[in-house]
Amino acid sequence: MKVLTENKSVLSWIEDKISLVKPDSVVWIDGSEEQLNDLRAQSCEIGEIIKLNEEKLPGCYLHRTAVNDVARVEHRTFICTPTKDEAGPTNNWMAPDEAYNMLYDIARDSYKGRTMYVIPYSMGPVGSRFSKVGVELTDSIYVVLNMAIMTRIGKDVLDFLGDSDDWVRGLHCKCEIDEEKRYICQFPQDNTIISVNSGYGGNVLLGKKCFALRIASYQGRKEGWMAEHMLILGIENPKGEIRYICAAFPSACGKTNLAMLIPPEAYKKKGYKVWCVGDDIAWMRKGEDGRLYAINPENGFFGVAPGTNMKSNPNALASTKKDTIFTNVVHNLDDNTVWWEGLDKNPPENGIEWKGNPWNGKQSEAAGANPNSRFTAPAKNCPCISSEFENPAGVPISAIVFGGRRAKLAPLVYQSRDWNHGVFVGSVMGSETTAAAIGLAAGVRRDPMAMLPFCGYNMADYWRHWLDVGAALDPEKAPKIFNVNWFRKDENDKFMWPGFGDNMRVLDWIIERCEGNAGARETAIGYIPQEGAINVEGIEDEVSAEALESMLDVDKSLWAAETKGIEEFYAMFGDRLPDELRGELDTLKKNL
Ligand code: OXD
Ligand code: MN
Repeated sequence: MKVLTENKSVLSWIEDKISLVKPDSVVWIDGSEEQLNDLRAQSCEIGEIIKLNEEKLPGCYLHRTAVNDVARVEHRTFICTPTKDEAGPTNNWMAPDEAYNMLYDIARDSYKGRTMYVIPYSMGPVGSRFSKVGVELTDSIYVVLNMAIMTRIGKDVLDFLGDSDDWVRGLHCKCEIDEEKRYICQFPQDNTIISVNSGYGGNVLLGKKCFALRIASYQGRKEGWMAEHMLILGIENPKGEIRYICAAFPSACGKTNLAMLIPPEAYKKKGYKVWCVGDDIAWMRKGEDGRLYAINPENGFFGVAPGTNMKSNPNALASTKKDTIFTNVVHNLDDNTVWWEGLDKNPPENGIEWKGNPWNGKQSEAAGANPNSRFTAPAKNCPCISSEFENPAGVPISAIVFGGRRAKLAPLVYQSRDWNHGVFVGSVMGSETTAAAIGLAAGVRRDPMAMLPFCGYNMADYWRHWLDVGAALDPEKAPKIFNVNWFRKDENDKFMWPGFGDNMRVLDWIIERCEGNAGARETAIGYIPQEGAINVEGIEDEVSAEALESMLDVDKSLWAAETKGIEEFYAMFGDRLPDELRGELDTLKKNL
């Protein structure tokens, strides 16, 4: 075993875990292409991944998970804080001792006959003041190969860590992929994550949701920064000035599409461009100039495949053309490529569906790709990746955007009156449930800041932290906070807004508001674009003036009902709910 560090806390923790899980051998991941190539070959040999057509999809592989293991499992995800109150009413909780005992019983001897891979990784560019180190132990080469795309891995990371104890411990054991013994446990006080009996990305790529959101949100509160479930994009205007926006949407609301948006023709002609900094997670902190700065701690995209196509997201599709791992999509045997629903109108006749059975896409009624099938693609493949992607100082944020799917309630866009009102808007976000997580009731659920499944501590304390971060920013320079709703429906149940690239029109208004240029009128819920303020050049046929007006309409009776729902939701948090948010709810009621 070639050990890559002398860090005592790292070495003793790994020793301890080796004696628990008893691997046959231990391999430290050094980050070299040579080692990764060996692992790819081994993984192909054991049938874990399939090498795809080298001409059409160079460096790409296909993987199928177990049929019972295709999504995050929120009902089996636990925040293990000393008291239940620290985890709060929106998290599953287990006492740390009880959780460790249970998990160690499951993990004990589970690496027998297997290899332990030690993955040192950095969330954020190695060496940035935003960045944090983790070490994941896994018995899955698939996990190693995915982590090599999604994070910065290898020896450099350990060199940067030096002898510090500030790193996140992560233990992943595939065990027997037993659903009944599947647990994803976070121990925020111990900087520790343990994930057992799964092989699905969101449960086992521990840098992503477990660390970069659950553990990091807790770290951020302690250390005065924020870990958010947000995309980051830059909008370049014809003068070459770039303004950055962070946006939070619940899973499967098109975050990746928005992050890689292609402006409509009318904008392109004028010279507008959109640059992607991140599609899922933002770490934010105050800069010396009093502004809020953000980095994307990830190094790749773990995107939902179905529905990704040349129209919805050509940039994401382009990102998957090399060095990508596909999970649970259709294998096209004719040319050894992949396919998924919504890619194009030409499904393979000679295919293998996601469960591994022969599949004829021209005849089959059943879907070939799992609805939550994924691509793991390097960020640098993305044609619109921002030149600031690796900037260790991050990018300055002009606007924060919240959104969800509310068919009737929320207008296309509105601006909060100030930071605290914006925190209120984020805290009461709601959306329909999605395929990205199982074990949930269908319907609308409240998903504050899109962090419901990802906040590593009591949500009320998390809102307190939001209010405190805002108070520390220069009020002139703090990001303005907005809410958007691309999913408003008309009386015939049809979406009213074209969405996709045309969302640029709304982002344009948002940026102009931040610059003090665009017109707005005040309503009970906040500022709405003035008539004519949303640019509909080129889509006048699709979006009439009346339709736009009705998309921006604030129906006071629906909103009055909404305040009752908010009241009920807030009641869960008792006295812990910050007074400022209660005050915002009172103001809304008064305004209505
Ligand atoms: C995801 C999610 O990003 O579920 O996969 O939010
Ligand atoms: Mn996400």
